[in-house]
Amino acid sequence: MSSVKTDRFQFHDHYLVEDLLSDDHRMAREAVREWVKQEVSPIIEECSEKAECPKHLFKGLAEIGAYGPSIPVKYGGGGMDEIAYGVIMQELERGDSGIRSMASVQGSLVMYPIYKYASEEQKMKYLPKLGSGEFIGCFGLTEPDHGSNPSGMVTNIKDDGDAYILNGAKMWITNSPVADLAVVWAKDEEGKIRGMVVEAGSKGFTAPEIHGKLSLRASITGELVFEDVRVPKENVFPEIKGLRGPLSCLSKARYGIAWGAIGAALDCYDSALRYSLEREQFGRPIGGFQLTQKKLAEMITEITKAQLLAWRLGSLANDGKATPAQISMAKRNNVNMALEIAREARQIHGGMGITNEYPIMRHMMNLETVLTYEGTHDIHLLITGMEVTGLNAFK
Ligand code: TGC
Ligand code: FAD
Repeated sequence: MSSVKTDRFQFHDHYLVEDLLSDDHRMAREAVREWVKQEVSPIIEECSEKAECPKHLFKGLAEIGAYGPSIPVKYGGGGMDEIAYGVIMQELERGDSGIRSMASVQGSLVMYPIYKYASEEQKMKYLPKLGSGEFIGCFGLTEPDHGSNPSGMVTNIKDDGDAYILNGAKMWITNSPVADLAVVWAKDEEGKIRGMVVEAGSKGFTAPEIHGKLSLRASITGELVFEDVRVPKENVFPEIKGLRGPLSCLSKARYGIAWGAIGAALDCYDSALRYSLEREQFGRPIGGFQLTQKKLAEMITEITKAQLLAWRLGSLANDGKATPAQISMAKRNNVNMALEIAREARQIHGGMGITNEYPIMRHMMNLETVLTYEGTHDIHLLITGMEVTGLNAFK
């Protein structure tokens, strides 16, 4: 860093990663950063403390283009590239991982599968309203007994003339209690995984909220329960069959998380740096002690490595070359990096670090979820292990 910056929203850019961004990327990043500063930061500690989802922000997220930034404009997205999508997620997660979750689910896990797999008619029915925040969506893959192993799912559909009958349950579903529609993955009578849009209000469909989360508290999470729900045949994605369908959506969302985690790490780092320059012990700023400098130097080194990993992944994604294994490596590394930085930042803040006067504990608690959802830390390790050895640890 060329100079000491103490504004919490100052962008720390040790390796001039900024120079790798286009004007459009910078504009998108600036707009989202400003929105987070105005709309998220003033309320987020209280939302998190009270476990209240700031639902009014769903519309604002649409206005800043946070839903499907790389989906074409015609289909409700932002028409930008994958790096723009990344920097937007980074700035949202600088505010809070739960706010980034609100956007990543809507864009990557609801709009993307509809854009990629639904009929043209269904696309035009749902996507513009999802892009504008008029509809909120959720994504149901995980089940009570099938988390890391979604291929074992038991939720199923049976043919009944002009509709399918859907039965089963999904667990840990972000936004489900407030969603107007759910993209649901279920097995057909041949045992093939199929994707479909299930509208809220369908008879037999409920979405109870899950309470007691000590992490991602500003994000609302629930179940999806289906008891003989009639799903019109046109709502079932016609072509895509098998786990490849939902996993392709996860690739999109995991990519966004790889960028998002950098935002949480930067917020912790910025706070720790500022505190280390302001807080005095033994007659001088604690930032002057070698052990504090070691912490800060290692933090900015890890952030810089994560930024470069994300940027390279974004370039590969723009060229259509990013592989699932590359995405796994970046998601795993960057989320773990952010969690480690939150822990180091907490130490630099001493006792103050455990209070809600600083964002550290909230980020740290949030990142425990981020380390687990979209594939756990260990699942991503095994995906990398499979890529490098050619041996599948799951089978
Ligand atoms: P496997 O046999 O390896 O693969 C089945 C088919 O899928 C293909 N594939 C992918 N395609 C696209 N993108 C990817 N990332 C893909 N990974 C695999 C694969 O080529 C194969 O295709 P085909 O055509 O040959 O059939 O499947 P497996 O059953 O052995 O599972 C592998 C494993 C364990 C890696 C996978 O199940 C997995 O990733 N598990 C983790 C589950 C997970 O991530 N769940 C996330 C739920 S959603 C969520 O957490 C949202 S949080 C939202 C928020 O708030 O932000
Ligand atoms: P399990 O799969 O039971 O794993 C438990 C432990 O066992 C983990 O440490 C795991 O790494 C380990 N393990 C499992 N298999 C192996 C193996 N083969 N080798 C080594 N170790 C293994 N899902 C959705 O579908 N949609 C959502 O919107 C969504 N939002 C979420 C929001 C929150 C707040 C949370 C907490 C979760 C959300 N999830 C969602 C679910 C999330 O994706 C799962 O929690 C995650 O995939 C892990 O599944 P599990 O919790 O059942 O853990």
